Amino acid sequence: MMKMTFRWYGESDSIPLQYIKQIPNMSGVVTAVYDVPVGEVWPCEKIARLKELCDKAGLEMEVIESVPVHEDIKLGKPSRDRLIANYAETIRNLGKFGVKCICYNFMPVFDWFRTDLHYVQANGAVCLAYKEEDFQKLDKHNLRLPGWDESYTPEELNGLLKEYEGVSHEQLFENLVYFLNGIMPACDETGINMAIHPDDPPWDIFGLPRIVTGAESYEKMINAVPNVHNGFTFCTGSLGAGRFNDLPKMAAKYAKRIYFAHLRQLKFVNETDFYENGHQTADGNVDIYAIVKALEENGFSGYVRPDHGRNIWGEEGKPGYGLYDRALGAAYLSGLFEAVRKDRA
Ligand code: DNO
Repeated sequence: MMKMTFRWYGESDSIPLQYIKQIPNMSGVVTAVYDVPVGEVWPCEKIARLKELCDKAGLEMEVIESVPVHEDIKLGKPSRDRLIANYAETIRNLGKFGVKCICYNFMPVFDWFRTDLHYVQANGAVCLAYKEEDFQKLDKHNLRLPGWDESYTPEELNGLLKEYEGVSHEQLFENLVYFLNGIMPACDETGINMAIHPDDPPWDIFGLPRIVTGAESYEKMINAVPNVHNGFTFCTGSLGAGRFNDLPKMAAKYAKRIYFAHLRQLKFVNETDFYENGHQTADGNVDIYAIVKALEENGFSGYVRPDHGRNIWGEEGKPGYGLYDRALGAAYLSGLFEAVRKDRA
């Protein structure tokens, strides 16, 4: 059976754990240690502190999002062996505190990308949006998005962009496989599943290669690293931005390998532009119902979380991560899972 979870940004999150606990059917939080530089080992004390807070609130801490992957690993630099050993050590430390699943991504330089973090809908709800025309106007050498976990100074950014010149899709993929092979022993020891987050949006941006974009990438990854601990975060908002992806079909095919599902809605306003909407199937182009059904009918037993919500009812939450709309999303998703499960019984 699936477990419903909720993303919580640690002690600096404006949403108290108690409020999260009050959402119906909530089993636990998805969180991370945010104050250890990328590439260094997460110390047990810091993990223990988070775990203690979750325990006190009656919430599980079985999913970590994310343990970020250092750029040197993605670039395949000589320092990667030390960094991969550190990552494996972090996995072992997390295993000591009951963590079962780690979400990560392998996007070069940038994490998810939207052109507008404060898109106002006709009904006053505020959400994230993507407009191709605005994207084309951006200066990649001078970018900062407040929604990311990590941001760079312009100097760091430009240095990195330079290093990626000439890194092909194939090379990046090989570096991903090298990384996975390096950490699989730690996963075997601890039982932790790695769940790669797709690239968002699922195509190359700013001339950087992106390699986790749809069904083909899933197939390629499983073939390259068959270990069961190598799995996926099925993010419908990311994969769904690529209109070439058939999400219910992917959900059905990879249900057992999907360890974590980020379920959210996108509403396209034309071929390329979209905004994020409430979770309901009727509110956009992602057939949330069909996806839940496909997962449930094909043996999915991972973690689910509502993803980016709108800011509604006057809430001024972190873009995409307010309380109210995500809570509505969680309740809707729990209802869908229950209905589909009971229909099948
Ligand atoms: C955005 C999130 C991503 C995600 C990472 C996973 O809201 O879905 O930032 O956490 O890409 O590594």
